[in-house]
Parts: sequence; C-alpha cells; structure tokens
Amino acid sequence: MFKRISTIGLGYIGLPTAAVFAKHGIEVIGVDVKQEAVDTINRGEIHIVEPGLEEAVKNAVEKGKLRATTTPEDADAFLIAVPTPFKKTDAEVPEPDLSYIETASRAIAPVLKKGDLVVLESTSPVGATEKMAEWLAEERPDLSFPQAKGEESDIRIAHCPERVLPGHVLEELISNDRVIGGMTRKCSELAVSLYKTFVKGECVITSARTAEMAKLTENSFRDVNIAFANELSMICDMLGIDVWELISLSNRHPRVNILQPGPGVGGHCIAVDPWFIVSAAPERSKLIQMARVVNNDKPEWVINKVKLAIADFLQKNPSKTTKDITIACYGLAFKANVDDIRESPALGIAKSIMSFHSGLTLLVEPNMKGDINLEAGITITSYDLARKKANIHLLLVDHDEFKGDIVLSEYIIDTRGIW
Ligand code: SAJ
Repeated sequence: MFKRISTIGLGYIGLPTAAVFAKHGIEVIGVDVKQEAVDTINRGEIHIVEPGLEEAVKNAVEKGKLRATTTPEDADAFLIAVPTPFKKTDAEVPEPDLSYIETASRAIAPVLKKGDLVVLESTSPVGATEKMAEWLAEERPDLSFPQAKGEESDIRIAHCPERVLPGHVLEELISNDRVIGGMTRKCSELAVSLYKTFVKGECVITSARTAEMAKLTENSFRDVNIAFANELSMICDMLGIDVWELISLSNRHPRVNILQPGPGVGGHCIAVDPWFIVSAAPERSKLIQMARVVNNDKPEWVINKVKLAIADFLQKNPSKTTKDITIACYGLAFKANVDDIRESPALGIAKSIMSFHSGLTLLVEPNMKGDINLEAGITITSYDLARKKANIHLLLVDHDEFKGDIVLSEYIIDTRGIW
C-alpha cells in the first residue's frame, strides 16, 4: 500500500525513521531545509551521532531506497519530525513554538493527493495535529480533510509521537509500542498499517489529542520523578544521608521506583515538554511546574557546593589563594554516554565555574574526540590529567569512562553518585 513515503525533518528522529523504512523495502524521500544535511545523507553519511545509524543510512542510500532533498516530492505518506521548541521570551511559562510544523505542513501541501496520509511525529502540545490539518486545508482547498469530511476525507491525518531514547533509537523504533492518534478511525488504521511495516511493539489506537497528551505525560512523569530524586538529594545532604543508598533501599519496595538525582535535567525533551502541559493549563499543573523549577534550580545548588569546597580548601590551606585552586569538571554532555550537549546542565555548570573561578578549570568529556574547541576558550582535558592535577573534583555526568579508575580526594562533589 505504501510504496513511497517521505520524512520531513532529517534529525534525531526523522533520519533513523527514514533509514528503518528504507531497510524494510519502502522508497523513502527525506526532506530537510538544511542543504548541508541533505548533501551529507546523499553521500551515505550522517550529521548526527546515534549508534548504528551511519551504517543504516549508508546501506539505504547505496541500495537507492533513501534519497534526501530540500524540496518535498509526491509520496503516499508524509511523516513530519521537525523540532517543537518553546518560544524564546521572558514569559514565566514558556509557550510552544509550532512554526516548524507550520512551515513543514505548508511545504508538503502542494504535493498531497487524494488517499495520502500525513503523520505528525514531533512532540506537540495538545491541539497541534488539528492545527496542522487546518494549515494543510488552507493550502489545498481542492482536497478534503478529516476536520470537515470525517471518515470520507481525501487526506488521512494522525499523530504518532516518537518515544525513542537517544542512544538506543534504532532498537526502540522497532521494539517500542506506538500510540497512534488518528483524527478519525480510518486515519488511525491507515497509520497503523504504515508503522506495522517495521514496528514489533503494539500499535495502540486513540485520538490525536490523547496521543499528544500521552507523549507529554510520559516525559513529565519522568521529570517529576527526577525532581523528587533531586529534592531528596538536597534534603539528604542536609541530614548527612547518602541519597543513592536511600533510593536503592526505598526502591526495594515493590511499588516504589524513584529515579536518580543529578546536576539538573537536560536534553531537548524532558526539560521542554512539561511546559507544553503547563502552558495549556497553568492553574491546574502546579506539580508539573514545580518539578521544572526544582530541576532547573539544581545546577545553582551544585555551583554553591563548589563555592563551599573552595572556601573550605582555602581555610585548610591558608598559604593558597583561589588562583592556586584547580577545579576539574567531569562530563559536559546532557546525560551518560552521549556526546550531545544541547540544554546540558553539566555544560552550564562548567561555564558558570569558569566565569567566577580565577584559578584553572579543567573540562573532561571523553565523548568529544581530541582536543576540540567547543566554543572559544573551552578546551577538553584528558581524564587522567584532570585526576592528577585538580584540587576539587566535580563529577557531572556518569559516563562509563569515569567508573573505572575513580577519583580519590578530600574534595569530591559527585552529582551522580558513582564515586
Ligand atoms: N536524568 C536524571 N536522572 C535519571 C534519569 C535521567 O537526572 O534518573 C536526566 C539525564 O541526565 C538527562 C535528562 O534527565 O539530563 C533526560 O534524560 P533521559 O534519559 O531521561 O531522557 P531523554 O531526554 O534522553 O529521552 C526522553 C525519553 N523519555 C522517557 O523516557 C519518558 C525518550 O523515550 C523520549 O523519546 C525522549 O525523551 C523524547 O524525544 O521526548
């Protein structure tokens, strides 16, 4: 039924999805606004880091099953996987920015034909799929859409949120259950038949709005749980209790499953998506909002710990000044074993230390190759050198590399509980 599909947005979700469809014999046209990404993919290479992806893309391109372009082309199904950030304003509750979805919808509208399926995969606020349908209808008054014609519509529309974990995308794309929220029953059924091409998990049908809320709920659940762990970590610090031991003891209860504290919550999903719920119902989402505040405030608490360690060091070493103190920050990525520094609390903390600390600050990030410059003035030091040289050791990310020869020192601030 689906001979040719098109993925709009060739990033962390769109590109792996395109590669997996191509691997299952479907011709895939990948569309992206970035010419450089398009050229890279057409050479059989990739512009993002994800285990197994390079090989999957190379195979798909070599077999002629995957081709990238900046201009949408005719296809039987379109999967929109573009970013949904929030608007950069000073508002207390950030507003979702749907401009990428709008641009993508208007761009594919001219090539739509009767019988086509359009799926929104981007994590979206409730109502975004209906908005997408309106933008498409505005561009194509000659076609009918579910909001006007229901089951008789020419175009089928569904929301099927991506739920894959960065670092495990290729396995999770296949094994995870999918929530499929069609604007009508037939829309859902058509979307299920598309995903069943490769999904081994169950494809569960619901409404578009419920599917949107389900995705936001999953990430908010995780955010609230991590905020609880972060709050516990600060309480335990005051009470002289090891929070990791505490959580592991509590988790032995059959109905308790607390996540792990850290230096804050990063990445482009969990730190963003809860705001989509809060902005839709600010008065009724006090807990979700408070979790964001707790997690956003955690880096400041960590920075304060560093300041206290500096003060203590100076008190015990009266002949030294702050200039003599070397601080090492271990890990810059937003989580373990990835190289992604987007919205990384670790990077934010490291930069803040560099801005106030007059001595040397060493940054260790084993997932960034060589001695590359992240930004002007930021260079990477090796783990061994930092371990030997630093007076104060701040562990920010639980990368595997830090778990072998651990740091032993009087001045350790371990935000992940691995030392
Ligand atoms: N973190 C903690 N403690 C924990 C777990 C995570 O502090 O116990 C921190 C991490 O260090 C990181 C942040 O939370 O800074 C987010 O990491 P993550 O591994 O929880 O999640 P992401 O952002 O990589 O991916 C999430 C996943 N959502 C859920 O697990 C509910 C993924 O399945 C989604 O597809 C993805 O968001 C997304 O795209 O929305």
